[in-house]
Amino acid sequence: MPVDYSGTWNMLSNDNFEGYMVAINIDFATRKIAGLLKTQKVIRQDGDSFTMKTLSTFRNYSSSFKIGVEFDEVTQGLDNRKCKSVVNWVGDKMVCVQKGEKGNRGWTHWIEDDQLYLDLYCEDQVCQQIYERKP
Ligand code: YOG
Repeated sequence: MPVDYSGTWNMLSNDNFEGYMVAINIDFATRKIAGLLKTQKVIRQDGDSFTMKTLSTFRNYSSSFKIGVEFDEVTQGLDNRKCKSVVNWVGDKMVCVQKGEKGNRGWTHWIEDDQLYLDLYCEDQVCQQIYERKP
């Protein structure tokens, strides 16, 4: 039985976000703003169906998917690319592959000590974010 990711999570740390943003070609000015943000993840998990909202004072991003079912993702408000994305369980980790113009793109979520981890990767860059449950 997979873990439950549902909840509201507040960002604690954001390592190499800059490298990830450069890899997906975010311009300098936008990176300077985005680098200051403390984002919040709001996750709704209903069996193998998910909605993940990434919220900030600057922009929001939302995606909905079912485990194992490929979906068309447009990274609207981020780098605005089209991807064929699919999320799978690898044990209790959620592993997303975002197939598109950018190589080796995707993300992995897992929970450790009641903290939510996210590795965002693109090409040779990995950004690691850690979230705590909203008190
Ligand atoms: O999340 O795939 O949790 O959908 C990555 C931001 C900054 C906009 C967001 C707004 C990449 C300007 C998570 C930040 C930086 C900079 C809040 C994407 C891009 C542009 C939206 C993601 C998954 C996994 C769920």
